[in-house]
Amino acid sequence: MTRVITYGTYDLLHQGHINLLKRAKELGDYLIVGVTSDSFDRGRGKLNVRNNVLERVEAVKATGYADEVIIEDYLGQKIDDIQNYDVDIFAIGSDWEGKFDYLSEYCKVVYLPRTEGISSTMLREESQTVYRIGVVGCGRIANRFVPETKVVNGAEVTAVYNPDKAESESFAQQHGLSAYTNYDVFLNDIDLVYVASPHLTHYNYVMKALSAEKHVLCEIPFVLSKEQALELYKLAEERNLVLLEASKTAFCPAFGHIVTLVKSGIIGEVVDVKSSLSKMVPPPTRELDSEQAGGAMNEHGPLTLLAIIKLLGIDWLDVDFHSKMDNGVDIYTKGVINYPHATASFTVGIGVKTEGNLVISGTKGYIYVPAPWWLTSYFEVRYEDQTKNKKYFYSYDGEGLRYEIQEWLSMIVNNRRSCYKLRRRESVVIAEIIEKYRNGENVTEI
Ligand code: C2G
Repeated sequence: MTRVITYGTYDLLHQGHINLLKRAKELGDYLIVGVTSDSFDRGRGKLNVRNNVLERVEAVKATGYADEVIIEDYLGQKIDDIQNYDVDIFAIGSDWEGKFDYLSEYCKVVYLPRTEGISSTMLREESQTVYRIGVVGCGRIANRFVPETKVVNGAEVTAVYNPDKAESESFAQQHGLSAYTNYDVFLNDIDLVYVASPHLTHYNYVMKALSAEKHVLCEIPFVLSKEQALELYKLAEERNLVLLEASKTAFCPAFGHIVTLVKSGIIGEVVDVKSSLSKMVPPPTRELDSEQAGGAMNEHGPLTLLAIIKLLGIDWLDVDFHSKMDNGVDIYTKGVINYPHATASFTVGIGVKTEGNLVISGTKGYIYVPAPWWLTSYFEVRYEDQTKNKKYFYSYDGEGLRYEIQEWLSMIVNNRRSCYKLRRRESVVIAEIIEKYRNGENVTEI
C-alpha cells in the first residue's frame, strides 16, 4: 500500500485545494492530510486565516479524499510524521517547488501542479471590504504603524491628519497618503481612525471620531483619567463602535501565552508581579515636557500596569508611588500595588536606566521574561527543581503592531465590541491608576 501525505492551511477551502487533494490521493492508496494549527500559522506569519482549525479540518474531511487528518503544530513535524506514519510520498503544490527537497531523505517528494487563478488570499480579499484607515499624528509610532498595516488584510492607510500643514504633508508624501489639516474633512474621507497624537489630545480626537461613527484604535496612554476612559467606552458602546487601546503587548502571541499559562496554574497561586520598563530619552523631547504630559509614568505606566492587571486582575486595594523628578516630570517612578492576596510593583524610567524585565512569582514557581519583556518573544518557567524548567520561544514579527491591528479589524469585521486580550474595564483601571499618580495621591518624591 502506498501512503501519501500532504499539508496545508485549507482556509476557505476552494477548488484549488480540492484538485490538489484529488491529485495527491491518486498518487497512492492512503492519503494523510496535515492541517495547520492556528498557532502554527500565526507563528509562520499567516495572520489572516479566517477559518479556525476545526472548521478547516471539517472542510478537508468533507472533500472525501482524506483517509486520515492530522494537525501540524510545529516546525520539523513533517520529518516526524513521514517516519511515524510510514509515508512513501510527500506531495505539495508547485508553489512550493524545491522548498521540500530536504524531505527526499525520508520519502519521495512530489510537487503537484497548482490550480491557477484561485487562492485563499484572493477569496479573503474578494469577500472583504477594504477599510480606509486615517492616522492622527505623525510621530515615531505613526511612522511604524503604516508599514505594519500592509501585512494585515482588510485595511489600508489612506489619510493622515495633523494640524500642522508641513508635518501632515511630509508624512503623507513619505507614505503615499492624502494630507489633512481639517479634522472634520479628514473624518469624512475615512472609515477607521488610529489616534497616535500627543497624549493630551487623545480624548478630543477619540470623542470626535466616535461621534462621527468611526471605529477607533488609540495609542497609549489612552486617556489620563478614569472618567474620560469610561465616557469614551460608553459612547463607543452606545454607537456600537469598536474602541481599542493600542497596548501592543496585550495582543502579542507570547504575552497571551504567559497569561494563559499563569491562569492555568503552572506556577501555583500568583503572589507577586514585578514589571519594569525604562527607555532613556535625550532632551529636548515631548517625554520630558511637563506641559505635554511627559514623564515616565505617563509614558510607560500603561504597559507595566497592563502586565499587572492582566495577571492579578482589576480588584486592587491600594497603590503608592515613589518618584525622582526633574524639571516637573518624573524621570523615574516606582509603584507598589496591593491586592487582597498578592502584591505587585512596577518601575518606569525615562531618565534613569534599569533592567526592563517581568517576573511573576507564584507558590510553585515563577515566570521570568527578560528585557524587553513588552516585546515578548522569549520567556522561562522556573522551579526550585531546575530539571522542570521550561523555555518558550516565539517570533515577534516586525514592529509587533500587526497583532493589535489584526485584533482591531477582527473585532470590527466580526462585530465584537470587547476583546479578552484587553478588556475595556482593564483599560479603565490603567487610566485610573495613572490618574491617581497625576493627582499626587500617595506620591513620595525621592
Ligand atoms: N493549492 C493549489 N492550488 C491553489 C491553491 C493552493 O494546488 N490555487 C495547494 C497548495 O500548493 C498546497 C495546498 O493547496 O499544497 C494547501 O495550500 P494552503 O492552504 O495555502 O497551505 P500552505 O500555506 O501551502 O501550507 O505546512 C503547511 C504547508 O507547508 C503548506
